[in-house]
Amino acid sequence: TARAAIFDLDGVIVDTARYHYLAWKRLAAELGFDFTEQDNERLKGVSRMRSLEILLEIGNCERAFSSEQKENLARQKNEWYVEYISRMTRSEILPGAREYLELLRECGKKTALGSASKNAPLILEKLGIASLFDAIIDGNKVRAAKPDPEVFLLGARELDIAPAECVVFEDAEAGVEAARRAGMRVVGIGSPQILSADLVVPGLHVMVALFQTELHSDMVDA
Ligand code: G16
Ligand code: MG
Repeated sequence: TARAAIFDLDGVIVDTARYHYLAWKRLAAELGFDFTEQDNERLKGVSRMRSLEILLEIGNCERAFSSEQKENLARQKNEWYVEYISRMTRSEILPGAREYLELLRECGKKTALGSASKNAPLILEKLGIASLFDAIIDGNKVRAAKPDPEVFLLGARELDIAPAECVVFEDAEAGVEAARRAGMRVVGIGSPQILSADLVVPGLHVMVALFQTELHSDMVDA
């Protein structure tokens, strides 16, 4: 039986990818090249510094900066990003996310956040849902990025629940792989063409709709 559910943040609970995109695009513009929404797909679920490396590759200038300069570029991007997410409101929580967290807690499941973002606490506060998580594992606590299983294993440990009794909700293939490597079952959020999860749904609102059906029990209770 799954006794705990661990949630990725960006793409599962909230669409912060939009704000990451705006901030990276602004940085690219300052450096003199364009950064498209399609390019942004490559940054989903990826850490801040790795994202910068990919961005500089896209602009063909990965060799132009020292590591100190790269730290500064990442800091600048983050300042803009924090500016955007500071204006976020509760209305930006994705459909079904709050309801699903509440349903799981009502039936005695533990909940955790498993995100690569160092800004996760600020985002949860803006959305007003920090209290719906029993544990918060974010980019400040994790050393190895997804697909390394560290983030989800830390979540299980903090909840004091065995990995085999955890189910993960993830929108990025690297996160799906991380969950598998942690020995957890995985529900993908997005398209079955892209995600190799045990079950793929378009969003948590579908998990709310499936609640108490056999499909939901097989995935979450079995
Ligand atoms: C999120 C985003 C990534 C972002 C990463 C680090 O991951 O999907 O695009 O680069 O966090 O964010 P920050 O710069 O705020 O530390 P997740 O794991 O929540 O999908
Ligand atoms: Mg994600």
